[in-house]
Amino acid sequence: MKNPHQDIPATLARALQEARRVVVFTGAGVSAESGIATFRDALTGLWSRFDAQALATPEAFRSHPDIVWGWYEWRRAQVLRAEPNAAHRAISQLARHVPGLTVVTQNVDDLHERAGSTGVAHLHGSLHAPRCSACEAPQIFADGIPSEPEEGRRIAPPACTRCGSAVRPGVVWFGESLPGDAWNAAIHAAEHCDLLLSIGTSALVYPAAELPQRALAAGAMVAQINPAATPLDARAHHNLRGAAAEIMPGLLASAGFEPPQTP
Ligand code: BJW
Ligand code: ZN
Repeated sequence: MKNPHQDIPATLARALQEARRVVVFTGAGVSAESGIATFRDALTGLWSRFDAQALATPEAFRSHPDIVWGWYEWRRAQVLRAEPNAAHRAISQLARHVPGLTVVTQNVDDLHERAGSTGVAHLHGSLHAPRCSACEAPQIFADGIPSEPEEGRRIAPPACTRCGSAVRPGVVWFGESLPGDAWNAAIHAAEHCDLLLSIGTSALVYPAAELPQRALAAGAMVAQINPAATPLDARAHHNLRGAAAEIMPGLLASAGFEPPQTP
């Protein structure tokens, strides 16, 4: 029988076992096995089918709010129908074993929270926290899954309950600053951790991609979990090639930690 953690290097297993402070830094790949598309994977990524400049910029929203809002409603509906996978559950479980675990995600879904993680720093905002494009007042979605917004459907954004301007998705578009609280918490955690796990991110989008570099500069061990190579490969101490939902439970087991609960 295959040993489930035979591919985990012993030095990494020991580092995880002994670490006091761990940062789990995630990207779209961690949600791939929940059926949520990544951005840059060649055949399946969102940017292979959609133009990022036409959808994920403030200019795009100003020019075509209905196209942009419709696209985000389509994606929000997918997330609401999705379930956390074994990688999200393993990350949540890890918090029970590590004295200080900080989850920092670039993802705009809520699958970490739905797997039980708390205090997650969302560097690129959330699909579930819209706000006014003018006065920034937070807005609340009606409960439930949006009514079948199929791909490509134009939907006029709702009006702000305070000032009547168009409501925008609560995500961070290209050229926009990251939310200050989340970014400051992420930098602090990266610069004070013993181990940073970079999971399912192409490590291409800045400033988020600085985090593993800051951890390395501060002397932490950095391990990457990704089926493909990234620019971080050359500097990371360990590159575990494979799907997060397969590797993460094995990584916990290699450190002697209980496996995540199956739902
Ligand atoms: C698996 C898997 C499995 C698959 N298991 N793994 C320095 C140099 C050059 C450019 C810049 C720079 N600094 C800033 C910039 C500009 C820009 C940027 O970085 N551009 C680069 C693309 C070149 N950055 C910005 O604009 C940022 N803002 C900023 O810098 O503000 C300062 C400023 C203010 C004012 C004026 C000027 C500057 C903001 C970036 C916001 C990014 N937003 C998006 C969209 C969010 C909303 C939405 O969801 O629509 O965030 S873009 C998109 O990329 C999304 C993601 O969070 C982000 C990162 O992607 P991620 O998660 O890494 O996904 P992928 O698809 O790239 O990778 C998935 C990985 O998973 C792959 O490696 C797979 O192999 C792997 N995988 N299956 C494990 N089962
Ligand atoms: Zn408003």
